[in-house]
Amino acid sequence: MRVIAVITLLALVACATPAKKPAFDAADTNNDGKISNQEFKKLFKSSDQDKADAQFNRQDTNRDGLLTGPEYDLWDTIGSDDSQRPF
Ligand SMILES: [Ca+2]
Ligand SMILES: [Ca+2]
Repeated sequence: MRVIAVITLLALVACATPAKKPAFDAADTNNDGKISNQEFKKLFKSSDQDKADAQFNRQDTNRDGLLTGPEYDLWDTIGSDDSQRPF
């Protein structure tokens, strides 16, 4: 019974934390292990497509037009500007 209480508490804490970036796998809609600019832009509202481009370019550090796992994870570091967050 106590374990359930702890799990419930942890779940509540998890829900209370601010929205994080979508999971890589959810963003990678064609499952090729990379996030294309098109896939990335789907994470943003249609009115924020310019922001999406700017954000994508910041994260695509090797300029190959695709975000791989480590580049996608940069969202947490260089995407910390709240005005750039889609949600
Ligand atoms: Ca992909
Ligand atoms: Ca890249």
